[in-house]
Amino acid sequence: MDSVLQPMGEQRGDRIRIYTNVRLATMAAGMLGLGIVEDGAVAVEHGRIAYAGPASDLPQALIAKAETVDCEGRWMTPGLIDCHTHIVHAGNRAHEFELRLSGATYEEIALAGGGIVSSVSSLRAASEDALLAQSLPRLDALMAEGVTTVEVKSGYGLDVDNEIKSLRAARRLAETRKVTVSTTFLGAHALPPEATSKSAYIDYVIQAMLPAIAAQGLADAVDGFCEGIAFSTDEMRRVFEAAKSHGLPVKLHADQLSNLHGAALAAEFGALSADHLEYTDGDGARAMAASGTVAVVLPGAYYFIRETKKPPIDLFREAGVAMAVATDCNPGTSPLTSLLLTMNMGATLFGMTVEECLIGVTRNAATALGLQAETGTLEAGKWADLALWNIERPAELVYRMGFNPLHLRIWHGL
Ligand code: DI6
Ligand code: FE
Repeated sequence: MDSVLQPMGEQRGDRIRIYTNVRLATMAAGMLGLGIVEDGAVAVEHGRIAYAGPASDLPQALIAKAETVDCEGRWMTPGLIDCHTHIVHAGNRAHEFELRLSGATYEEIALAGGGIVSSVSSLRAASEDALLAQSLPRLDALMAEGVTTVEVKSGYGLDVDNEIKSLRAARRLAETRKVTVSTTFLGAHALPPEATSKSAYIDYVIQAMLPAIAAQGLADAVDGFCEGIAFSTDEMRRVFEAAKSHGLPVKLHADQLSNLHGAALAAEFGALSADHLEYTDGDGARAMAASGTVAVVLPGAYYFIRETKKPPIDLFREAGVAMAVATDCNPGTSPLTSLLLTMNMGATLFGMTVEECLIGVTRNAATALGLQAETGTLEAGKWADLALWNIERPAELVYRMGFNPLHLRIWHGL
């Protein structure tokens, strides 16, 4: 980053800051495409957007008490949102990567006691401070590319104390950095080694873990892994009913490796999102459209486990399902901490358009977290979560691989 915009320091008190000489991709739902405003201005007051639109319509009352920042013709987008991550984890699984390179599949490794369960051992052995320290570099990598909101799942603790430790570490990420963290309780991620049966473990998730986590306000949503190697739709239904009784919205890892009709189950519960979705069918897509459930596609996992079945992007388009794109950053199937590269994969591997990718890491990603009133577009009233880019056209954000054109990142006006 060059220093042009740095000396301004943090915005204080009643001062209004206006970003001028800027091209906006507002991502606003009411506008066509990316909601482009060529000669734009954005006014920020008390950490929120007071105005975003054509510079010519900027209210005089705002100009009078404002300091201005010349963006020198750069592009501004909303701060990016990574709406599906497991960045709070301990250790890594590079060894399993080597095994897979010699022919083992993800499912075979999981069934042989590796996979998620090996990350559970590492996480249980780590203190909350160590977990926080190990997770911060992953958060920093995301933030370096303009991410201002990140979802973080538990799911490597799999007992009351360790799930609480994970979610606390996730909350502490937000106290440590200028970023919004949305936490998700993923107790139904895998069967821990000490569990006697899946149904007994689901009882424990519902009766012991969820009440403790809900009581401490540690989770903003509840998720599960609905898959042959994880939990059935009937088991997930029980978890979702319990989540509802605690007033928590739900999400689901659905139809990743096979079609268990997880997307339809998520839709039935009005889930914020159903994620992965490689094996989702037309009925699942239509159910999601009817319930307003966002389809979160995760091309990093598809790429890393060399899946060949792509999520049915055409069915989502036809049915009118909102799509988001996320890293799924996790040690087993997507050790990926670049949302820019993820967009490139969404386009290259899944055939998503530039617009779908960019809206998928902003407006629709906010909706997948239930945060659409707070962030995800450049619109008055939302948090001033902004990213300023050294690019000539928005497509560059999707086109490049391994290059970061971020000039400035602003979270809540700071
Ligand atoms: N699906 C995934 O891709 C990750 N979790 C899930 O439910 C994988 C997590 C891991 O292998 O550690
Ligand atoms: Fe995941």
